[in-house]
Amino acid sequence: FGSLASSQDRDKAYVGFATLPNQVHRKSVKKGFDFTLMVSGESGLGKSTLVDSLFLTNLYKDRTIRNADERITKTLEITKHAVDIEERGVRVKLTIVDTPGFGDAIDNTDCWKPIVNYIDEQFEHYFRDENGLNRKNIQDNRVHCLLYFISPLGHGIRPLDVEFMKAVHEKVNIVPVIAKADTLTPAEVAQTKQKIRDEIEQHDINIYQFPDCESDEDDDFKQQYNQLKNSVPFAVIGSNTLIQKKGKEVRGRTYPWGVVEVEDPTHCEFLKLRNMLIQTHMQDLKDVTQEVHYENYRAQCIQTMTRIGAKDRTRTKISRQSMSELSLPMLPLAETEKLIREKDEELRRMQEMLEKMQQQIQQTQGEQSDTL
Ligand SMILES: Nc1nc2c(ncn2[C@@H]2O[C@H](COP(=O)(O)OP(=O)(O)OP(=O)(O)O)[C@@H](O)[C@H]2O)c(=O)[nH]1
Ligand SMILES: [Mg+2]
Repeated sequence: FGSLASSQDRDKAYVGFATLPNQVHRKSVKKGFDFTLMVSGESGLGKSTLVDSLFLTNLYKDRTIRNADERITKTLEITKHAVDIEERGVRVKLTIVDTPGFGDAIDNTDCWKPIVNYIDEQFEHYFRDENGLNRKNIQDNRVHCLLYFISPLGHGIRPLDVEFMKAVHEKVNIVPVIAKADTLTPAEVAQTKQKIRDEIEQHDINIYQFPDCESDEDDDFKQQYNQLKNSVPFAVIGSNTLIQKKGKEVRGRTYPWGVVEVEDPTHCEFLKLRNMLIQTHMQDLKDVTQEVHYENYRAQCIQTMTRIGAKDRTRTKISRQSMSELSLPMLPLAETEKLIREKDEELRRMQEMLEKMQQQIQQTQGEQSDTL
């Protein structure tokens, strides 16, 4: 878990977003933000490169050869990077989770499972911490946003995209992006966007919904906001090559016919995405994670715990039947027994938690009735 400090070039003029309200809560201003962003999608779509461009760091510099035309190696395992950034005086402790791209094996069954497990594990950790002794200082490692990369070359989304997004859409805020937008003309970008939006709807995939704009905002703001909303999926370009432009270094890609600049809003929507993530919608992404996705997880956990607790209050000796209830496939006996032991242990911990929670509830109820 390497730590890289990068301070945002705050002299840079952000395009068109000066009027958006500062959604940052006061408490968060004081404490600073914890924010975790995950990138995933098919292999080779430029995830690692975009992450690198987004936070103005060269996370992969050890692995790249400068000026040797952008060599970033394939990501082989889930990697976390910590970056401290500062936006308008607000400290953000950003964690970026880069994942290996999937889809380039012969058999792609379950190739994205480790990513789903990662998201679940973060919930589990949080749930444990929340019910443990150190409740005041919980480190929030839950994934607040998932940038999902869609190929610019396919016609819309592919079956694997559908499969993956459906597996995570109830666990995390999905923000889809069209990768490598420099391979598309503006008309093609518009077409591809529409196609992707239609297919996401057809397949009932719940992507992150931008909250509605307050009705008392002025028209200019509303227009900008709707434009932002309608830009999903953002068409992005990444690069980790710095190009000299009028004495300044900019991130871009040099082609025989010209230069594509990552931060030029006429070339792609990189800045829109960046502003949305770290300025305007960070708090909402966190709120939805807490209030929708985490609450879902928590409710499910408690339900399982109560059901099992009700079945056998004296001792939770798990049987093959309750294993199948936990939707575990039938496995060879030795493996099943190992799993049973593990699950048994997990259930024991869960039950402990449940008891603690019940005690807490009784305690607070007692306190409340005392004060009445
Ligand atoms: N044309 C174009 N090429 C890009 C862009 N972003 C990255 N690339 C190139 O695409 C290749 C793959 O980039 P990576 O960032 O390694 O892709 P990845 O999605 O992290 O790949 P995995 O780690 O295998 O999942 C590299 O050669 C990049 O230089 C882009 O926006 N446009
Ligand atoms: Mg990668």
